[in-house]
Amino acid sequence: MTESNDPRQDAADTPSAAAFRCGTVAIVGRPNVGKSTLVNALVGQKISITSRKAQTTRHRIVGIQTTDDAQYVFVDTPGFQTRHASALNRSLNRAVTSTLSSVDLVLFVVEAGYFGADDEKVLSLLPRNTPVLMIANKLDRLSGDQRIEVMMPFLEKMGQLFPFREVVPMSAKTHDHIERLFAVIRPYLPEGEPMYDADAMTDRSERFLASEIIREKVFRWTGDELPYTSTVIIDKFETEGRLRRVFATILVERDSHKAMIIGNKGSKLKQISTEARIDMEKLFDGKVYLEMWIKVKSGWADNEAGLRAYGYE
Ligand SMILES: Nc1nc2c(ncn2[C@@H]2O[C@H](COP(=O)(O)OP(=O)(O)OP(=O)(O)O)[C@@H](O)[C@H]2O)c(=O)[nH]1
Ligand SMILES: [Mg+2]
Repeated sequence: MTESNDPRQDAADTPSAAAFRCGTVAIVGRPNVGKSTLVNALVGQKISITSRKAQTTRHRIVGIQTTDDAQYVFVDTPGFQTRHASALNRSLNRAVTSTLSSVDLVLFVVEAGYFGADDEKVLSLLPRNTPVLMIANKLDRLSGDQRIEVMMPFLEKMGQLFPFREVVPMSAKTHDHIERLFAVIRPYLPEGEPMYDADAMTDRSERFLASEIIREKVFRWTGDELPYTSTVIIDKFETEGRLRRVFATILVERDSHKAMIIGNKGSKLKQISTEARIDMEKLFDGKVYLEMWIKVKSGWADNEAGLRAYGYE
């Protein structure tokens, strides 16, 4: 990682290869294809929450990776919703379409070997005047034989559907081919100065990241019976040296949801709280004191004013 002062090396590089590049890369796709897992793999830190449930990401979040010769600014978006027309889903879809119009490159993520109606809907939104790469994610799910049998016809079919500049089969979860992906992306970034500090990982505050980490644990520790209508509010976030004190409220729609989160004698809430604290300590690199409450407030996900009050655009 040391800078070379050797003029011979500079002369050997072409001017465009040597120049620093910086650009934004949108990551889009239907819910659950692994967009946030991919952003985290690219950043090298877990800044965007993930879960096996669809509709985990609710806010546009930027993940940043800076190398010697480029700064990659990745924009993770919510999975595009086609099923329900709630105010929350309309807001999520707006986040996807507005991101697409303002980036240098788009990564369209699908699951390797699968292309369904929801993927098709997202494909129809892809811009024609911005380069698009296709990421065939979750390659680890296919056996060695399947990778050839399934992927050959799949890639051919996808190539006919859209003029993708390149196709990258990979696994965000196991980080397979992640280095190759950086090499593929770099030429699409314009030459220019970095937009963020070299050590920045995201555009979001620690306060926001804390609320997301708690929401992830609620998602993961409650079964499918808890609808997607819980959100997290940080009432107070204090920093004292390397210690953070976080006071949070989990907002749910019904008393029965509250009971689900609390669990038997508070066991589930305890798990949620412990895991959230551990993740925060890792990400913030310091001790965290976390206190959580649960409040019932019905109808917030169906009300535009309510959404704005809780940070959705
Ligand atoms: N086997 C396998 N699973 C993966 C891979 N990438 C992601 N997953 C899993 O797929 C699920 C969804 O991942 P997310 O990253 O949350 O997906 P997303 O596209 O961001 O989903 P939304 O935010 O809901 O749109 C999680 O359970 C991940 O662990 C992969 O490469 N291989
Ligand atoms: Mg996501």
